[in-house]
Amino acid sequence: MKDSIRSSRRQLLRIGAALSGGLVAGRQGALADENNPGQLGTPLGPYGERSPFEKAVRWRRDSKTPETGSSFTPLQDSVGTLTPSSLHYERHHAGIPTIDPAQHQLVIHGMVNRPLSLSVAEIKRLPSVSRTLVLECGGNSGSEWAAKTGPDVQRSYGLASCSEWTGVPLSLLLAEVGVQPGASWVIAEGADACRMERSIPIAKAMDNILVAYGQNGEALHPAQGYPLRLIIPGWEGNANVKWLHSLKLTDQAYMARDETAKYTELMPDGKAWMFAFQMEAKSVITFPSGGQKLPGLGLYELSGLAWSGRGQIERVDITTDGGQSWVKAQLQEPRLPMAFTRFRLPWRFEGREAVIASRAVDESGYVQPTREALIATRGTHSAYHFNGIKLWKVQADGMVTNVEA
Ligand SMILES: Nc1nc2c(c(=O)[nH]1)N[C@H]1C(S)=C(S)[C@@H](COP(=O)(O)O)O[C@H]1N2
Ligand SMILES: [Mo]
Repeated sequence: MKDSIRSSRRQLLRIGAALSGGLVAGRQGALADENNPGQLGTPLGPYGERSPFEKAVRWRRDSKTPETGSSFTPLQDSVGTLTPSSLHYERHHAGIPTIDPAQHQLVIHGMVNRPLSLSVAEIKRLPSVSRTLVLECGGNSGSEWAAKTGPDVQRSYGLASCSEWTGVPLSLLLAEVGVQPGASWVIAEGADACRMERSIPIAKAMDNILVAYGQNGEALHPAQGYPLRLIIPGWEGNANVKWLHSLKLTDQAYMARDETAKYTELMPDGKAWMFAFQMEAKSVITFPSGGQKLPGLGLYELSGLAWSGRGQIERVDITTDGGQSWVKAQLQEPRLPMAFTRFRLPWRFEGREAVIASRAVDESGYVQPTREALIATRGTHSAYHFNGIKLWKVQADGMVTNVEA
C-alpha cells in the first residue's frame, strides 16, 4: 500500500514536470479566484441533472422517420466503464412505445405445460440478479467495413453501451411453465408497433438470459425497453428484445425479418451466415480519437474500452507506431465478463505523426484481428459483426483522424 502511494506520488511529480508548470499555475489561479465569492447555491431537486457545463450527447444518424433509427453513445467523453442510462445508445424500429407497467403483461406460451401471463409487479417479486453487461448492436462499427472508415469513435463505435441490468433469470420462468420435449426455440416479441421478433435457441434461454426491469439502479429507461426487455449476455443487441410482451416456445426458428433480411451476413462463398449471435472480442481507443486535438506536446494517458461476448478481457495491447510494436496496457479491475473493460497507457506525444491502435485478447485466447485479416475471411459484403483493430492517426500538429483522412 505504502509503496503504491509512494510510486503514485513519484508519478504525480513527473506529471507536474510533463505539464511544464501547468499544475502550479492552476493553483495560483484558484487562490486568486475573485469570481466566486461563495454565493448561495440552487435548491435541492427531486431527480438529478448533470452540470450545465457538461455537453456530451448522443449523436443521431439521419433516418427516414424520426421514430426509427439509431443514436450513438459519446464514447469519446465516457470515463470509467459504465454508460449513464441517458447516454445509452438507442436503436428503434418503430419508436419508443409508452407502456403503463400496471397494464403490461408478459405471456409465456407455445410448447409449455402451464402457459403463464405475468404482470410486471409479479415478475419483480421473483428472485432477481444484477449483472453489468455490454449491449452492442450487431451493426456497431459497420462503417469500418468500408474503404473509408468512421471519422470519430462515437459515430463508428457508439452503438455499444454498458449498464448494470437487473432482472429475473429466464431459466426460472421457463422452469415455472414447464418446457415440453422437442421445444428448441424461444420466440421473443416486443410490444412496439413493429412487434419485433427474434428466435433464441433454448440452450441459451436456459443458460444466462435475463428478463430485465432494472438499469443502473432504477427502472429501465423507456428507450431501453421499459418496463421489460431481454438481456442476453454477449449476444448481438438485436436479439435483446425490448418492451417484451411474449415468449413463445417452438420447435423451429421463426425466420423473422430481423434474422433473415437483416442481421444475416453474405459470406465470400455466396452463402448466408445466419443467427450470428455472439459478439467477438473488440476494443477501441477513445482518447485520443478521431476529431480530437491534443493541446500540446508532453504526457498523455491513452485510454479506451475493450469487451468480448465470450467472457473476460485477458489483455489489451497498444501500438503507437502503426502495429510494428505493441505494449501491454493497464486494465481497470474488476474485469467483468462481457462488460466494458477500461484500458490505459501513459504516452508521450513528441509532435511526430503516430498511428495508434488497441488489440484485445479475451479469456478464450481469441485475439482481435486486423481489419485486413477480417476482410480476408469475411469478404466485403458484410454489414454486421465488425471487430477489426481500429487505427487512429495523430498528426504532427496533434489533430486526430482516421487513417484514411
Ligand atoms: N421491441 C424491440 N426490440 C428491440 C429493437 C426494436 O426496435 N424493438 N431494436 C433492437 C436492436 S437492433 C438493438 S441493437 C437493441 C438496442 O437496444 P437499446 O436501444 O436499448 O440500445 O434493441 C433491440 N431490441
Ligand atoms: Mo441492432
